Amino acid sequence: MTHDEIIKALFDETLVGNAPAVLELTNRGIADGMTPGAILFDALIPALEEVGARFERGDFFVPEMLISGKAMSGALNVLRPLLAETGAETVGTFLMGTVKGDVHDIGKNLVNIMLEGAGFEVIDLGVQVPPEKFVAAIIEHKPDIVGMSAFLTTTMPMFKVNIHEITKAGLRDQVIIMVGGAPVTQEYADVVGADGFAADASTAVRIAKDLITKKRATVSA
Ligand code: B1M
Repeated sequence: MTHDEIIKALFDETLVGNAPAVLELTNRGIADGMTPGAILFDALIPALEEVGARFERGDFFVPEMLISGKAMSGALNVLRPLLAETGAETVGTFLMGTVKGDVHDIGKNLVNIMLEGAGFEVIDLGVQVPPEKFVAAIIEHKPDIVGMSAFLTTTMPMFKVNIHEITKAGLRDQVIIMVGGAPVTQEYADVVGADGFAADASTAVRIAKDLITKKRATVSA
């Protein structure tokens, strides 16, 4: 198979949620010298975008979204060690979670992988994280950054609730807060009082590094 054929097959098999084929094609592509980035950005992510578009049109239902998501997660497990460079110096601690009421985690996991690759220590609280769990984890781990993901317009308001609870616990000045997820915008991040927003995983890494550098410069000034 040529690389173009592998990309096309990966897209098609992710779309129909054929996890064994997606795994096999991912391994084959890597063994054949394809970059993890090409597999991710040219096949897997576009396939999930198409799944979302079909769901919106009523051509796909929740089970189809679920099996496509599982197929993508299997491939991400293969790509994880390749995307995360080893030996990078720790640049900071990043506490991450998908907000209460929301079970989407593929995008969050991808951000985690890229952060780890850039040298962050990532503490992942998982999905459906309630405000009190964010607060308890900040006290326990003392992270530099708290990251919150929301993938539904109905769960985005949890950012504000979480930030309110963090502020009420007297911890707001101690942490940088970043938000993200498919429906989130910079404007929304500003409205809820977050310090940073990113639309994708690589931008999230850049913004996280910038925010830490700025905070450390302010503290030492
Ligand atoms: Co759902 N879902 N889903 N879903 N799902 C979406 C999000 C949706 C857009 C589909 C659609 O209608 N087009 C839609 C939301 C509409 C809206 O609110 N505006 C939707 C819906 C409606 C639902 C349900 C309500 C369906 C139902 O039950 N009727 C339900 C909700 C369940 C719940 O959470 N309570 C539901 C369920 C599910 C599944 C469980 C079946 C499955 C999730 C599997 C899983 O995650 N383990 C699923 C899936 C797979 C999707 C789609 C198809 C794919 C999501 C994905 O993984 N994308 C999605 C459609 C779509 O997004 N086009 C959809 C790939 C991923 C790499 O991208 O998640 O955007 P993304 O992550 C990016 C950025 O957002 C950013 O970086 C990531 C990597 O580049 N980012 C950050 C993420 N977090 C960040 C944090 C940061 C910074 C950047 O800083 C902290």
